[in-house]
Amino acid sequence: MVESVFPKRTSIVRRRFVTGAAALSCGAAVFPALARKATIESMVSAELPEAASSFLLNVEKIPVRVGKQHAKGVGINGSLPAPTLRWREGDTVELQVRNHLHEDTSIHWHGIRLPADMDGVPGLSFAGIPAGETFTYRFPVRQNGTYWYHSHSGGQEQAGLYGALVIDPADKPAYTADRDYVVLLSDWTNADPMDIVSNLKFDGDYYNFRQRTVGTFLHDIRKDGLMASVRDRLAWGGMNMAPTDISDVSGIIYTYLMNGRSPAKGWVGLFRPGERIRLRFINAASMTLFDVRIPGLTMQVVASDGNDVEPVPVDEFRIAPAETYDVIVQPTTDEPYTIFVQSEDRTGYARGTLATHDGLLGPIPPMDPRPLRTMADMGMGSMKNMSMTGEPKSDPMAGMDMPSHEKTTPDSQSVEQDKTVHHHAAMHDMDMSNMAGMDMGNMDMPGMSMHHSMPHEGSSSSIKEQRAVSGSPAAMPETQPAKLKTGVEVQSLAPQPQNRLGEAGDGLDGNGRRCLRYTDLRALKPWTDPREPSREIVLHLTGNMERFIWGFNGKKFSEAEPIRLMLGERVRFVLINDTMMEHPIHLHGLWSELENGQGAFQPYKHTVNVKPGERLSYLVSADTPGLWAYHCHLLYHMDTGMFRTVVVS
Ligand SMILES: [Cu+2]
Repeated sequence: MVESVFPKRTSIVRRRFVTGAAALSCGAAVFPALARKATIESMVSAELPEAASSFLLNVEKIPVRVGKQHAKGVGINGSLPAPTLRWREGDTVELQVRNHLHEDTSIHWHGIRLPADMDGVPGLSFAGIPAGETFTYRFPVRQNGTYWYHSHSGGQEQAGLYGALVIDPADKPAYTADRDYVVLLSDWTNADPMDIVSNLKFDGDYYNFRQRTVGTFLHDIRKDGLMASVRDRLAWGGMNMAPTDISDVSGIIYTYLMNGRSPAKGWVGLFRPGERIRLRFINAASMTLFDVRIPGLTMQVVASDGNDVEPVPVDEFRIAPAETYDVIVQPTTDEPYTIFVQSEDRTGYARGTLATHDGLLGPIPPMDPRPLRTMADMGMGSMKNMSMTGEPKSDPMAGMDMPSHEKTTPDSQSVEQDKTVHHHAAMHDMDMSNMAGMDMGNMDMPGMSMHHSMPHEGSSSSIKEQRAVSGSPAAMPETQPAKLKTGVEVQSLAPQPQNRLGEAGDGLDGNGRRCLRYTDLRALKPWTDPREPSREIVLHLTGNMERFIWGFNGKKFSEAEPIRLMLGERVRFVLINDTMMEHPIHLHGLWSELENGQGAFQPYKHTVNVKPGERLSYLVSADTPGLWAYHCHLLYHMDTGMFRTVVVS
């Protein structure tokens, strides 16, 4: 394996190291499809196309040039990323997908609620599209908003087979804007996705150079003959040898793209001062969480995963792979504004500019310090939020200056009101689900008794309220992870998983900006299924970083039974993240109603990002029969086991 791996890696590292600092200022990374269009045209290319109901999509190999490197990607109709599709709610769409590759392909319509056989997951909802053949997707469009589509076959998603999907509402849109742009974010690599998996299996920190010692780093460089570039690389990356566990795959091999454009130039969206601009952010990256901000502008978050929410003014938000957020901005001056999108691990960024005319580029701010994982990320509770006696503070954000988050008050009030109930509920919950898997050795925390170690800190959402209400035997968890123990597939268990919905995420909280939190998301319309859930399905997100094995409840997909739901039933999924990484969990075909404390106005999502050491829950109405995929949307986590089948029958 090493033999086959290292030659490839040499070229990867060479490209990145050679272009590292330079590419950011002068290298070109233009995809042919976009390059064919002149500059001004490429600027309008992220504007929405005409809505249509019939499409012919040719999946094909596409030459790609990033810097001086030529590579092959997978795109559609000569375009990589694949073209933006615009549909109308109420239409029946028909999409003929013709496979010009020498391997199977597939298109999954991400977040779209449709018959299971149209969902596009090979081996689950259909057979896949063999080389040379055409498959016709046909289904009614019953929703509106910002979504996307991508391949569910092998590494094709990493290789470029993803595109934006915008659906016009049947009624008047909740929010109007003068301009409407898609901002599709992705992570490009010239490496073969299958090689990335084997490299990660070989060494979980393979792409995490900043975790290596100076010695091994230099050894690698010497081996690769890249001494000349070491200094540049060190300067650019601000080499820091402290341990870090942020991303599995990093800017070492990724170039971060905005609408297919590298940071060298970035994408440009035109505007006139005073206009309202809607930006539809889609994270189509395979492995990268992004932090998005536009220095000088406040963003009003108006939709999440395609669903309208009450406007939330923010300076910054984190977007996990597969999530979408719509924001509205209104620049009043004619200066250029940079859309600055850092990877969570701060090893690179994508960027674009909102400008009044072609050729204007906004300034690039310095990258923020890279986040460091904390006790909370290890599921050890949050020390900063615990008093000496171990009593929880009611509001995890207390003491932080977050002027725009008016909803902090109602949240913390509800915690106060329900404190007794919470405590009881938390203990009940611990008894039922967490005790079995707890490593008591980890509980040796001075000043904290077992009693105070319950996962109640910051539990401002309705989880506990709901559980108190539904705490009858009938509502006992049914899918319990039977005695989870640490081992090969479970490197660690979170002794104190906690509600972290009121946190923006590692590296964001306390950075001086108003950062979006899940608790801020409040749907414009109340939920359509007010029933209480009849049972809970508890899933631990587990893994072993060293071996790059990921799973639910300590099991890989290949070892696990499907999750069975009865058609029409309403259930609560409880997710407990025992790992030190975020996992954006995506349920196909059904909505996930995030229990974020907004009651009947909880937001509908298709992808829920679970922070390290976090426990969260969402409700699911099993209203569409069939086999549905359920998985982490980090491509290589899904690939190595964090995947389940959900059967609705
Ligand atoms: Cu994951």
